[in-house]
Amino acid sequence: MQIEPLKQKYAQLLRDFYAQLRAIHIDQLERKWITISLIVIGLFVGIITIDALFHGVNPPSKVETIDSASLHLNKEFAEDNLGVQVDDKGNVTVRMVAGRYSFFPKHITVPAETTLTFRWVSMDVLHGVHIPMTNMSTMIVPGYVAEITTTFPKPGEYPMLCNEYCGLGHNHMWSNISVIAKENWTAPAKSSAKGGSNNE
Ligand SMILES: [Cu+2]
Repeated sequence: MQIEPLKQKYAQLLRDFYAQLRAIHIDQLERKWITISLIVIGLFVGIITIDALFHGVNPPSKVETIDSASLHLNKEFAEDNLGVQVDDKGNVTVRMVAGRYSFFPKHITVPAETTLTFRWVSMDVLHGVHIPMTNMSTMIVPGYVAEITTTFPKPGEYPMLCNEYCGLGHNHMWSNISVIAKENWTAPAKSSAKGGSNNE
């Protein structure tokens, strides 16, 4: 394929476009606002890029896949490995499964003012999880692990709601979290099952 003529053609198109753009009359004030809007857009794109590259703010799943049809055979999300766990380094991880029409386990107790890593999977269809008054809101897409890190600033009872329509019982799909003061919380007994997905 001839590259040179194509290059010339597109360069010409670009020049024409630019010339046409220059020919349009734009009011001074309008020009000012266009510039401001472009700066604001640039700022937003910059913030998103910096957050993604340096602060690890990514879509929740981080594209970690899992077989939703065999969660019971999966070590990490087997029934007896769900709920709150503390590893040797003191990191608190909460593993939960969403299914029509509940979150499992139905109730958990976590400490306040502690960094918690929630790992969610769906056993059937698309679900969502939303905890009002916190930053927790994510989709739980079947086939993917949704991971969210959050901290509850103060003790209390927090509802946990499904916010993606998942079927007729969707409005009954909720659970709750008891957040208790850090000093009153004791880590649950360790399970023998190991964390980490099957793909690692
Ligand atoms: Cu739902």
